[in-house]
Amino acid sequence: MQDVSINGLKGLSYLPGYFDRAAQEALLREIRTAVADAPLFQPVMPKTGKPFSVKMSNCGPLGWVSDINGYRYQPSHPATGRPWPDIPGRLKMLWQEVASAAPAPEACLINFYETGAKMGLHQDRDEQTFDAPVVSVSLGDTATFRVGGLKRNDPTKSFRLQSGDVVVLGGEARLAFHGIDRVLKGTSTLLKNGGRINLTLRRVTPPD
Ligand code: MD6
Ligand code: FE
Repeated sequence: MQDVSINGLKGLSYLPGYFDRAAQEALLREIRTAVADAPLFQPVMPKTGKPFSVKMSNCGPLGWVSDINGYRYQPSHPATGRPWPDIPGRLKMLWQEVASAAPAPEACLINFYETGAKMGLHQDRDEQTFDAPVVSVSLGDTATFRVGGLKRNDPTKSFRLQSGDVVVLGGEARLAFHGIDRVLKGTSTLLKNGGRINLTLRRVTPPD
């Protein structure tokens, strides 16, 4: 576990190579099964309706969605109306290892990046509580991750996230701005058609 210092904020950890290749393959199969039940959808920005370059789905009791009306968590898939599939056991185990003080995760957002997709600088702040960290897993092609401070214009640092890497944004860094500048084509053989999957585990509601 590496603690990364950024703008004096404590709570950003980087765990390179957390999942070995066999675990990445097993996790990928579980995510494919989830996405077969809860298909990827193309979210759009509130108000403008501009599509994200990333496609999304979720697992867990709550899923994050973005449409013309805003960002929110909801218990069912926006197109099928079905509940989201369960969070894979190995992701619940990851949470136990890195976020054991927090109540169980309720949402796992699945982000799928095809070539050219990116994610602008943002804060994860649609949850009702920020006590629990956000835990992220990268699969597939390497991405350039940028993280800054609590203000959009604070200085940022970049580092590369490879397949199997885990990032934890907790403590003072829970609301740090972050984003994905680019995904580096051809850097992983995990996904046969290339691209990148990012999984983010979050607690949405206060503890029961
Ligand atoms: C991504 N990650 O890696 C986007 N959010 O594709 C995130 O937005 C993120 O990596 C909260 C905590 C960790 C993250
Ligand atoms: Fe985020």
